[in-house]
Amino acid sequence: MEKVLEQIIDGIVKFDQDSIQERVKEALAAGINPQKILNEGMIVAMGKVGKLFEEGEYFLPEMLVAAMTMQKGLEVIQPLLMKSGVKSAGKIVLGTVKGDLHDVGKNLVGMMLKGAGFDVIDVGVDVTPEKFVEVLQDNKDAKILALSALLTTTMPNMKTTIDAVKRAGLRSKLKVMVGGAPLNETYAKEIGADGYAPDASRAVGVAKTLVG
Ligand code: B1M
Repeated sequence: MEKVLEQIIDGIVKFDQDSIQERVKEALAAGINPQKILNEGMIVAMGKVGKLFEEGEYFLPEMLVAAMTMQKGLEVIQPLLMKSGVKSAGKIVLGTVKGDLHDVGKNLVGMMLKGAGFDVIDVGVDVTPEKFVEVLQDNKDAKILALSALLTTTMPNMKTTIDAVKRAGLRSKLKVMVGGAPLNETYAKEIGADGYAPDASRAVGVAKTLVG
């Protein structure tokens, strides 16, 4: 692996917020494409952080600062990942479900969708089903509801949200797509979602298919 990618991984795992942007710029200057910096650098680093957490080496504050370091690095490649969208491909309401505070993946998904020309309304994290319904009622032209969850304990809140959207009479006009590390296609089908994407770049393809 390229040395600079190793430095990016190391920088995130060791929370080097001061030099992460410099390292990412170096990687770009070395001709490494932004998608590779993301997938083989930053996301690998977050995997390592998760493992250190499981092993009891890292605690919540460490996970948080690692996420902040990654976000700083992302700022550098964000404009390159977001290919200029020409016209709106449709409106998407996006959020992380109730009880869940993880937003790095959701932000990446939002960034890629915007780059593909979608008009993204990001409702944030820990979003209750009621809040999603309220935002959808204010945005009746939304074509997709996009839900993210990173915890096995919050995955069921995706179904609760879909059920609330149904009860509010909004489901028939909407497609629902879901994603997040603990999910898979089978689970997505079980809870009545129309689409599932394992990562941010594939989320764009799924969204395009869903809007037809
Ligand atoms: Co948390 N955390 N965390 N954490 N955290 C995980 C998810 C965990 C796997 C760590 C571990 O134990 N190995 C574990 C979950 C275990 C499980 O349920 N299976 C865990 C835990 C347990 C917890 C707490 C419960 C810890 C505690 O309190 N004891 C707690 C819960 C808080 C809460 O949410 N209520 C907690 C807290 C936190 C922090 C707040 C400290 C921080 C989040 C900060 C933030 O997001 N601003 C944090 C972090 C940083 C992590 C890890 C280390 C990294 C997450 C991340 O940013 N990944 C994570 C371990 C890991 O993921 N390896 C972990 C990088 C990101 C780019 O990937 O988010 O997977 P990801 O997104 C991907 C795909 O999943 C997909 O595309 C993205 C980009 O390709 N995707 C979608 C995501 N959403 C999508 C939506 C789509 C489509 C694709 O369509 C709509």
